Amino acid sequence: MPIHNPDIAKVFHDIADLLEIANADPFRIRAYRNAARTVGECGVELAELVARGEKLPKIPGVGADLSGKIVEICSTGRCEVLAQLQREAPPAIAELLAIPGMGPRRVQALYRELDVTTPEQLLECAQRGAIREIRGFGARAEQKIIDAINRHARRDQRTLRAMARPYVESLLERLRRLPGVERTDAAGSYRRGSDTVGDIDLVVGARSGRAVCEAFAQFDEVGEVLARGRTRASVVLNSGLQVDLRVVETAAYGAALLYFTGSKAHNIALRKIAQGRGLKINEYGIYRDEQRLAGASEAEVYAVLDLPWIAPELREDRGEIDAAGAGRLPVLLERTQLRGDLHMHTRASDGRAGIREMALAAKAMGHEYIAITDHSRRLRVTHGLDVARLRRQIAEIDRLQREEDLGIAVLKGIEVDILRDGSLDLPDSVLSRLDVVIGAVHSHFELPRAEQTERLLRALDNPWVDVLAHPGCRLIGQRPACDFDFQAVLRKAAQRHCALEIDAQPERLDLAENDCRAAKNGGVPICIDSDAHSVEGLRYLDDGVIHARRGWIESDDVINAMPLAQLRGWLHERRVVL
Ligand code: DGT
Ligand code: CA
Ligand code: CA
Repeated sequence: MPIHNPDIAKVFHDIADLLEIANADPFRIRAYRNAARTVGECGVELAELVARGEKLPKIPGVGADLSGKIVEICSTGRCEVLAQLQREAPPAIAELLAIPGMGPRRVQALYRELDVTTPEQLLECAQRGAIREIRGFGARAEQKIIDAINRHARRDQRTLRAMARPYVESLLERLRRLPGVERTDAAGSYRRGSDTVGDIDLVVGARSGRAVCEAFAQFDEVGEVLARGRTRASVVLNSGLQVDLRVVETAAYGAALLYFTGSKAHNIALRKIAQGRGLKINEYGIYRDEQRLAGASEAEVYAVLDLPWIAPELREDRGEIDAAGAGRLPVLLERTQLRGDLHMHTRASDGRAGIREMALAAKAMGHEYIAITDHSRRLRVTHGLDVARLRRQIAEIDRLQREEDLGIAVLKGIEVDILRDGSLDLPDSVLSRLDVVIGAVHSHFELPRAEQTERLLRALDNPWVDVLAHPGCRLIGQRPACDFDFQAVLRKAAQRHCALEIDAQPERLDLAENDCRAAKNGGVPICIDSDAHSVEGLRYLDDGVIHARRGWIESDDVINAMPLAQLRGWLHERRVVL
């Protein structure tokens, strides 16, 4: 990461706070505080001087010792004194210090009075009302401390991308309305379409960075301001999500967007190519010596390296740069290329809407067809369909299609449970009457590898199974994928002309992205489904497309990118062949 003066100031500031908590010499504490102020106000970028090997200018209050620290911070990105203090500091200290009004003195009082050593103990004290008993603390302070410790507990947790989306969209919209803002986009893992994001990164092209950062820090959803300066701001939203904002001049917008989109591995690979040509690339542009060759748009920066623009979903250094150089980038699937959605639930099992409602909502989204695929009987908690109820649903769909002009084709389907031994929860006699059958595992996730593999292979041997739903059965952050021989399943799916699903539910996104690529390379078709349980849930198809793009998926790889007649042909043919 580039180091700017406010970063150096923040290190000095943090050192001073921790020294104060450690009861260090007040003169030493004051020296760091003074240095933090003067460095923050210093007109020249100190990191640039250090990078060029130049002597630092005389800064009031910064002697040889602190100059050495500035060089250390600029050249290594860290400061050993701070790291040491952090190792010795009381628990959850950073989060507590970030609470407005919680200076080091109050934090120190807290730990002294309560005699605690872990954040859990501190939380326990707060929850039983012990903090409001301490002089100078009240019920409000106690609640803020509870919030801060909860944030501390969440610090390593990642947020599902779909959950972050509303925040990103509303922040971008508000940034766009600020005076002087010319461009703004999300960057980081969010823009690359990762299943989860650690934090949100936003890039703005504007004339005055300071004004944008000020206004941003005052948005209502901002709970806490971690840093705010001339070119960047970091905040924590009330929801606990962290957001990093960078502001650059519009002439550097593309370079900044490229840099902060990452991934880091992609950036490093680009930098290597640049260096090989005697060029320098950073968040402001791509340069030959001091001359900026490009920076306004990403495409222009790539073009200087003789590369076409690379879609953010591919920027993981997984071969995309070689593919770009050879003119063999995939033409990634677009959301508009999907013609329908083959996996959704209604009130008949655990959905919240009826067939008609789902169909009309799907039509309003532009779908040409859907399939209704409720659960089968074994899944009692979902009120899964037995043979009789499924037959009634088949008749109901036939009636709807015959009597009402819905303007969208409704295929008859089922999400049939794959039982422990690989047999299916419903007999072939009823499956054969459906347009599309999705086989799914909902139990015995922890079978030994050999047994799990056998189970899936046997299920795929049933000719009526057109699609294998959420093959890994993972739930992101909750349950790892099942253990089975994925290559064996791929080979079987290829041989049986069975599609593998990308289930677009935010916590599933299953096939995982690397498995999508393996499926594509193995010639196994993909089916991208919302697995909606409500009208709103149909929207998750968008997330499925982004996920598929990260797996290098193109429209030809996807069965529900086919128009209905062609899809019907595919379904018919695979059953005839088998
Ligand atoms: P996340 O937040 O963990 O989901 O992942 P990212 O990729 O959003 O990572 P983040 O937020 O730390 O940084 C955003 C981007 O900034 C990252 O994708 C690439 C760029 N970046 C961050 N640190 C470095 C670095 O040390 N070197 C380079 N070249 N780029 C970096
Ligand atoms: Ca990020
Ligand atoms: Ca970030």
